[in-house]
Amino acid sequence: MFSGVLRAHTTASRVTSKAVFQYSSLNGGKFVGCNLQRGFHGWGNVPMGPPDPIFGISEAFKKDDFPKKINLGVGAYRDDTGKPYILPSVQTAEVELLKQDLDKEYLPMTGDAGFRTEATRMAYGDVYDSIRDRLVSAQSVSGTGALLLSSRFLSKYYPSKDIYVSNPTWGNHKNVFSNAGLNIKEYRYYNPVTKGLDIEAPNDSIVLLHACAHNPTGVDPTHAQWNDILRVVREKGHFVLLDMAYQGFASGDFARDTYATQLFASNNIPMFLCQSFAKNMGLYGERVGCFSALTASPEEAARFESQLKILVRASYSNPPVHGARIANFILKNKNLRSQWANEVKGMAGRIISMRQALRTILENDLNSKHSWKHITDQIGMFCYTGLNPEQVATLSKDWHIYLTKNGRISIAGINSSNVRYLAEAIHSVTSH
Ligand code: KET
Repeated sequence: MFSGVLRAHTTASRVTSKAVFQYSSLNGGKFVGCNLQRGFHGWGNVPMGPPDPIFGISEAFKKDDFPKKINLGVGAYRDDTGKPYILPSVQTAEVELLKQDLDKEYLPMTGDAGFRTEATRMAYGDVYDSIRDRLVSAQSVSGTGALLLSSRFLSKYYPSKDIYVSNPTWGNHKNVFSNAGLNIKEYRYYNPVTKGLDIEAPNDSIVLLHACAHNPTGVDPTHAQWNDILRVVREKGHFVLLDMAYQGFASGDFARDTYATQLFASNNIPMFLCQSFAKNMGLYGERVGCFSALTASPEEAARFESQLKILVRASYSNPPVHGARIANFILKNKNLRSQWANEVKGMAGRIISMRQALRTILENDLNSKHSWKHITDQIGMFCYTGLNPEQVATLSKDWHIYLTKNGRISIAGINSSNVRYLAEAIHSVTSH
């Protein structure tokens, strides 16, 4: 072991600090740590955190070098060769935007106004024109960022701090909401026996609902059930937080997937909406989303917006410019927009055909004694298989197939080359 001494000089405080760096003579002189010689004695109080239940799986998958490995963890679309898919409409928009030689100035705190208009118009559909003057919106750091703005705003200004989420729900909801100081409560949603919808009206407060393509169950309310939910929400005076991360993925049709949004907005239910363009435009890493709030009047909207700006400024100042420009370009251009709609239909269609293939192989070719009807009944990007944590562990250990512990599989990770292998693996772990 040998030590080197570094003198760091901070001009602001004119404090000179000394740090002793330690290198191991073993291990090729690799850096093993340093001793910061000030009042601070390191991060000994910081416990090791668990890996993220979804992104942690991608990390484990990457480390596995088995050729037939399959990642069914994260909800990210893959084409039939298992590759990430850059939508041709997105590519066209990027080429056109490049030609425009745009600058990289800061966006306003609420983001690109053209994008916000197009995004919210798409989400509220026919209702949009009647609410636009009291709708407040902010471009957000994708869907998660919209949820962050929602929960921080609610935490600051909503009388109750209890938020009711479906059991189960997307795992990160709880992280985002509790980080903002909200208390997580659950309402029943999914019946494990029938593998179907089981809505019991939540009792109070803020209610989180998935606008379409419920994650992780793939079980959406029917229109009649949405009407029931509206009745309960109205009777009990709930506040609705709608998460719409999968518009287009439920039915393959943007307009049809706005049923819930339009229903609540047209009935003047106090609501926030969180949109993501990660999945339907394949803009995962560009972080394109939109937060919107339905207020009671233009005057209320102005006050709301003033506080929203303050919240954004303190959080990340203003949102990134590139992805929103792509989305706006596609949404505004009639031809490109219809091309995009077809591309989304194509993605949704491939997912449906993979559901069918998986079920058929399990039931017909492998003669599984279980029913796999729910694979084709459920919609959206995921299937909530019903596999238990032990079976999930065997799938990853023995078969190199990665999925979340709750038995959710991302159907988008299945393709014609791996579906049989997957079916054989599922059959094997469910045969005993
Ligand atoms: N809401 C839901 C319901 C959701 O499934 C996701 C992402 C998001 C919001 C946020 O997406 P964003 O990329 O911030 O726009 N879900 C997938 C990825 C993830 O966990 O972050 C997933 O469930 O795999």
